[in-house]
Amino acid sequence: MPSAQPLHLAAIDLGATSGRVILGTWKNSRLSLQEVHRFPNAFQSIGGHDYWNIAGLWNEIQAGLRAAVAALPKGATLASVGVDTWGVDHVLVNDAGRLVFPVHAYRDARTQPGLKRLGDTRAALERIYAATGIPAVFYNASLQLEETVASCPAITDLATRCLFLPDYFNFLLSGRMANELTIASTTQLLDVHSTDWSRAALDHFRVPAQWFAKPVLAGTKLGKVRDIPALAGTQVVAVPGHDTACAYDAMPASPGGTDLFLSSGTWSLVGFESDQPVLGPEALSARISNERIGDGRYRPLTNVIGLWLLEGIMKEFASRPKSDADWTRLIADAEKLPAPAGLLDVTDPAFTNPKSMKAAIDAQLKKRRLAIPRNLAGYTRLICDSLGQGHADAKAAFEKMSGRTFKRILIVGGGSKNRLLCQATADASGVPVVSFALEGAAVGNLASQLVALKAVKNTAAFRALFGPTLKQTTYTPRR
Ligand code: LFR
Repeated sequence: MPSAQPLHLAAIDLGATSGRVILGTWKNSRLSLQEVHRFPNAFQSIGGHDYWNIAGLWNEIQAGLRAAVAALPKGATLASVGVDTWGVDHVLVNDAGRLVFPVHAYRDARTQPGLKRLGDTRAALERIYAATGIPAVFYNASLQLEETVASCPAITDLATRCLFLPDYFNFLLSGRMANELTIASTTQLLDVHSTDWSRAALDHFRVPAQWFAKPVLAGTKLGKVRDIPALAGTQVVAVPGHDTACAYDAMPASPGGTDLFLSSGTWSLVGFESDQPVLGPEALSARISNERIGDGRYRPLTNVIGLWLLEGIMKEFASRPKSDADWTRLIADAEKLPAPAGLLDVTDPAFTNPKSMKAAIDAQLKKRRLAIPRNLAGYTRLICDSLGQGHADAKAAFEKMSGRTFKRILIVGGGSKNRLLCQATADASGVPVVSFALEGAAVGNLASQLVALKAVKNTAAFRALFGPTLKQTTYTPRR
């Protein structure tokens, strides 16, 4: 439905290492984007545990929304706002919405004993996988909540609701508590065959079922923004609350299902869209997560450690890039180096949350008698080539299990701007990699709002309109 009147929307997109607020303007069936606010994010440690600064994030969200309003043309208003964040993390609140437990960050080591227990009990793990479609991963909300209840039994009296981070910010914005489906699907507590919670999983992890409401589908209008006068009248839309679900929605995929998706940021999320989940022992061994799309369908994916490796290494080199020009130089230097003799095993749990990423990488290289890179360019090359191989391995596993053949890999997110990573992925996987140099999550967030406001019919219609307007770069495999 082309409309002459522009529609202005705000996407709040929070990642574990940075957040942003993007103002989207929809006019004559075209979406233009303006980043109005960007800020770093990091968890903080105290007493051996890792926590998010939730009040700080809320301040940044409000600052970003004010910046979005300030960037509007004179007399224009913000029609709607949506929030997406990384998965699994949550707040426990009472009926009044007050926090009753500190908000842990998913890399906190507190889930390690539970992870080991689950991993060691094959029958239990198979049962949980059959029920939820989610493998045992250290960050699962299931393991986090299990640990919370075990370490602080009184919490079952204090808390009345569990809201995942997008749910909580939606509540702060609109006053309505709701659990949204895509973020619920990251928890290992949702029933893989329905759109409701899995009683078997909740019971297994001893998580109170009354903490959750039946998840709403993306596109649900939650109410108008309260308490921020500049946004009076702005609708809060429950977009796909999981950033990866948003990023996948933004992919200008060919309708035939022959594109593999890669959302590349702190994590590399490699997967595809499907009407059915991918289950069974082979899928469990390949650690396939059957997370959900906003409309309730599936996005089987595997989580490769991603640019967390590079972000970690950067902290240890004073020569790290500080500008776009520095980045270009670093990538060019890394490209000129000879291919590393051996690649990192990117599945090594030592990379999850090391004190020093360099020490963790060096230790693995030493153990495998591989040369240690001499400088930052060397590490950058090693990491990008290793991630490229990780992406290719995920593609091979998916093809084997789904019977599909993927002809291209579409890449969005921070890593889509990294030439070395895109080329390494093409070389290792043997198919072209198409990069859209796009903040995919923010775009998917905006797309869901456009559908909720009935400016666009559905995600497929959005992709058909938006895809052709994008600049794309194709990386052809060199071997
Ligand atoms: C990416 C992401 C991944 C999820 C990880 C932890 O930002 O949402 O999809 O597995 O963060 O929640």
